Amino acid sequence: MIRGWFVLLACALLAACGEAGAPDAPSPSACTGLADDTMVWIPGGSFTMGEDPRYPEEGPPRRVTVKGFWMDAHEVTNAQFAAFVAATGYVTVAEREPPVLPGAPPEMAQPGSAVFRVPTPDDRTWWRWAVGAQWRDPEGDTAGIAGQERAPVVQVAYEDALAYAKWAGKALPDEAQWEYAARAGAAALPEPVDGKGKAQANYYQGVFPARDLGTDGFTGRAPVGCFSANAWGLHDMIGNVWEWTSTAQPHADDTPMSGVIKGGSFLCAANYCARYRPAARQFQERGLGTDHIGFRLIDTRRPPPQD
Ligand SMILES: [Ca+2]
Repeated sequence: MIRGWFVLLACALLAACGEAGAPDAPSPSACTGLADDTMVWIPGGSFTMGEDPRYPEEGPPRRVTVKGFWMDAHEVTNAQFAAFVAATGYVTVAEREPPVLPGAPPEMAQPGSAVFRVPTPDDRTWWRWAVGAQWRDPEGDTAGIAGQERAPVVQVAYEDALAYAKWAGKALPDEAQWEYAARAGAAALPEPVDGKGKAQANYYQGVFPARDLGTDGFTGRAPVGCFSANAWGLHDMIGNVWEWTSTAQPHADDTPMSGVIKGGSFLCAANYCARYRPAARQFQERGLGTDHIGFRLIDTRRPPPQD
């Protein structure tokens, strides 16, 4: 347990591929994001999960069959999460008093969460514990989320996502469902660009971690739906923010249970963490959110479309 909090910070910091360029400039994009909260039907089928693994944890490739299900067309937004909190009074993990950890830095005794920062010559760490960081203030700098109603909610731990899902009457996808939906029947590309080299997702351009050039229009989180949907109508499956799945990643020792997150984020760069592919996966301590992990939900009980 004591070790857990140090491990979890390291997990968020190392595992979440979050070692990359930060939002260091206002977004030049005028995109305001999708206003509707639709779900799209994902037809069942078979696919090769972990196909063409670039990192060892993605393989080995194996054939998997997935039943049809409905999936959120975009990541859960700040506006959606705010509605949940208003209706239930839910308090997220980042807002609660953290466990007492002998020997931990004093700031970790206060509610907060992990926030990325651009390393400097004097401080090479890429992540810090930001007192007060939570979904209403993802960077813990009191900037808040005003005007970001359609941006994906972040600083949500796994149990926060589960609580939202229960309220919404939906569920988190497991890793196979998520990966199948992200592929939409297509082969994975080595980088999320079209045939002309134009970015098709919010990820990191430039040499990480020196500077995110933001040539895709964003140097931080983007409002949902600012990039084209995949063939099944899903936006931002790649990039923007990592997404929680229900798939667990047990550890052999006593470190806390991790969950599998998918899709990469705005912090994933070609020169460092090319995990902006459907097969890519990371292990994330379930008790800790960060400013680049969100989620979307599925509905397996709703009947398929009748057309
Ligand atoms: Ca970007």
